[in-house]
Amino acid sequence: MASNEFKVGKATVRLVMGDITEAETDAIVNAANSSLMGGGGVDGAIHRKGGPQILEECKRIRATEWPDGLLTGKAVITTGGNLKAKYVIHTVGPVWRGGNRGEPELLAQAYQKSLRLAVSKGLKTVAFPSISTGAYGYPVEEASLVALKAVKEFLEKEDNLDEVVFVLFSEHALEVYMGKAKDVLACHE
Ligand code: AR6
Repeated sequence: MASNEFKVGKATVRLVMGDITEAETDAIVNAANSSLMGGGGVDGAIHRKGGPQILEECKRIRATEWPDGLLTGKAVITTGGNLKAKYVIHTVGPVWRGGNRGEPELLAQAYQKSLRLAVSKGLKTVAFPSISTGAYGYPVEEASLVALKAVKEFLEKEDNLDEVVFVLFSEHALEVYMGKAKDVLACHE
């Protein structure tokens, strides 16, 4: 097993540096905002590369399921449009307000609801960006710990997924995630 891979239950968790819009997993997760109408960062990149079909489906979701916007910690799924991934799972991470406003719980929920949705669609592989650590200001040291623990907890209970990939956008983010993954995900027997 490569040094950037960790076995959790039946699944592999892999950490790589890259652009998530290039991921070849069944689904990629979008760090969206509650409007679901696009934005900067990962969200902007996904809509640009995936094309207008994604926004059309987001508009339908807003008009039906989430008229007031998608709540923080929830997730919805659309086509991947022109992306290699067949689906995009849109979730909304918390805005960092110092850490005592339920941010860790909401961030964990964003990861777990996304994975739950993937499983409910029969998907096997999912890629995540580092949710909330860009425009939403969540410190990567803290967000990485929450993200890895949330994924681990999910995979320990659920054996229908093959692979979860964290696609980190900088060497620094990859280093931080790798450091935490060695503590959180590695076997200590
Ligand atoms: N691939 C992988 N990671 C990326 C990419 C990419 N192509 N682009 C940026 N990142 P952000 P948030 C990293 O701001 O903090 C948007 O405007 C980035 O370096 O995308 O959850 C939405 O519409 C950072 O580490 O998401 C919302 O309004 C991480 O992805 C708001 O930003 C997340 O940064 C959401 O903020």
